[in-house]
Amino acid sequence: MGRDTHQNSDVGTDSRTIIYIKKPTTPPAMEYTASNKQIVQILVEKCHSFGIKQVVLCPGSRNAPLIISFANHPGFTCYSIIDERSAGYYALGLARQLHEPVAVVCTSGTAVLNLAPALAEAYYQEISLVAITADRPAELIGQEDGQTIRQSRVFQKFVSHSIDLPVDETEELKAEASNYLERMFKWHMVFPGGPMHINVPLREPLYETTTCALVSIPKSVGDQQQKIETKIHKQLIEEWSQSAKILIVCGIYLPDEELNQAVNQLVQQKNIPVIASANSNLSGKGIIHSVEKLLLSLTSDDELLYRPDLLITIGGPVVSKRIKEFLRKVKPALHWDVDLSSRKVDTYNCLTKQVTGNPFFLFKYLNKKVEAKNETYLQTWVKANAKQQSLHDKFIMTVPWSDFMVYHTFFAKIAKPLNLHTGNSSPVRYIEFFRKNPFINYYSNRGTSGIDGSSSTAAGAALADDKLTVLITGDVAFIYDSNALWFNQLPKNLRILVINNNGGNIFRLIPGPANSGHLPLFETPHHASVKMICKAFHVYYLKASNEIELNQMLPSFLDTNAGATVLEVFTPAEVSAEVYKNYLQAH
Ligand SMILES: Cc1ncc(C[n+]2csc(CCOP(=O)(O)OP(=O)(O)O)c2C)c(N)n1
Repeated sequence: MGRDTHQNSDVGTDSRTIIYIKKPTTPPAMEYTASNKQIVQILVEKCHSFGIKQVVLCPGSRNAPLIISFANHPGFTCYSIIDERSAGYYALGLARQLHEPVAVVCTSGTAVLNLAPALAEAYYQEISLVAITADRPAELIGQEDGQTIRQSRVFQKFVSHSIDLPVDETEELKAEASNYLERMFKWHMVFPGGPMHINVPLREPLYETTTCALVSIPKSVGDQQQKIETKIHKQLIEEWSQSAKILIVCGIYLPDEELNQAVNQLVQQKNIPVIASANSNLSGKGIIHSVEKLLLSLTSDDELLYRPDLLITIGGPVVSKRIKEFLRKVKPALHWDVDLSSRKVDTYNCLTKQVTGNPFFLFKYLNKKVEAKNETYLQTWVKANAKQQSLHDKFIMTVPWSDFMVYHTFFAKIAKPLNLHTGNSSPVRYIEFFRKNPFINYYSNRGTSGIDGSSSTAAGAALADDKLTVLITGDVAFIYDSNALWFNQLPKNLRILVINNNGGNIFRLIPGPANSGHLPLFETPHHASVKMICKAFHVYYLKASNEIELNQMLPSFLDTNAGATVLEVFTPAEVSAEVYKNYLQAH
């Protein structure tokens, strides 16, 4: 127990500057030293005018013209991250936290493929991540030249736009590249969200520079405020009037106070029940968070009572498996999915209307125009929720030391605003059991639910916000993405709480693995040391093995004056799984 300090433990503070972070200067200088490649100059200027301000740079030679130009341009803050997979997730964390596009730049070859996980996550979370990859000129591809693979449109299925810039610098090609970039970025200003891939073939020499005039002025990226067409409104009002029982379900949503108010108004004034996962960042009286346990307690007779006539969904994926099963089974007569993107998502197999636009505007409109519903349906949900809450409170009195207890102890200590990231897969489920803490903004990588980038994403997000950024993750996910700590300016406000139950405890929580005869192949118990990983990267390390120690360690861990810190909490795997199952069955 206790804080392990290491030599050079000041890493993670701003005191060492080995690899720089360059802040934009205002007002910008009128000239800067750029690569002499004109296509690169055009690209950098277009990125600037598109509103990209943060760029994650991965090392390499083929991308030297890009590194030099972005690093010297006064409009960009650059971060140097070596591992491309981690770099992609850092960029994603930054973009999500800042609500603005962020670029990640890497060299050619397998470096490019390492950006794929973050791009896939960004695609399903609709985050503006711009992958800029250096490439060999076409004549060298497939000719056994070094570090060369087929990069053109390699991410086609996970990006909204793929573009190959020309290698030659004729006036015609430059104009074409400029126009294409302009059109692509403009499209993203109207329909924000979703990644892009810009592949940049470059010929040697790669390090020559020139003085360039600064020409671009940053525009602001789409304000995500598309109005929902009035024509659709009329139909919606009719369907609303016809439906006695209306239910709103919200999946992952970034914190949005305006939306939160509009949703609360629908609950309070229109008697509409709202189910919102913790990651929806919605809260208020009558909003239901812990739906998994509530739905488990329903009998088949109850199901009719809870079945909505009209289901309205907003946000990304929901965590609760039971809500998906329930809604697929009871099939609401009408289902509107309201989303900024025009991507069709029919999670519950009952979609009747896809509404493209900002849900806030729809809810604001409904709050003004529609009549309130009878209170009975809202009360059915609210009462069931209250019953589950009191069972939760009773259950806590009996819980032994386990993963569950770590969450309970942690939440009880939070009395200041913080950003909470949760890893996959059990942390993201546990937080659903607890009341929404008003001080906390919740985030997680539920676009594709990978365990490969939670720490890097949280670290990237921490760079973008002064608030404490806490990641709660399992030991497997932490070790998987341990290169997240491989950054000399690890943000001071980053805290990682690793629940070490010696393997993937999720595989003890879900039905199947335990009876397969091969539990170790799923759970993967291991001998890796979280403490030694922290030592290798010069990151503060704390540990706790029981409730008393955890209570002692949390104040240091949450101390805003400390540097980046990892708190490893050891829990028993079997007991944790038992507690989880007992919790869901206690009703
Ligand atoms: C990249 C990737 N590989 C594999 C998985 C499958 N998977 C989901 S959770 C998990 C184990 C996570 O274990 P840990 O981080 O220790 O968390 P715990 O289950 O103990 O809470 C695995 C391997 C995944 N989601 N993503």
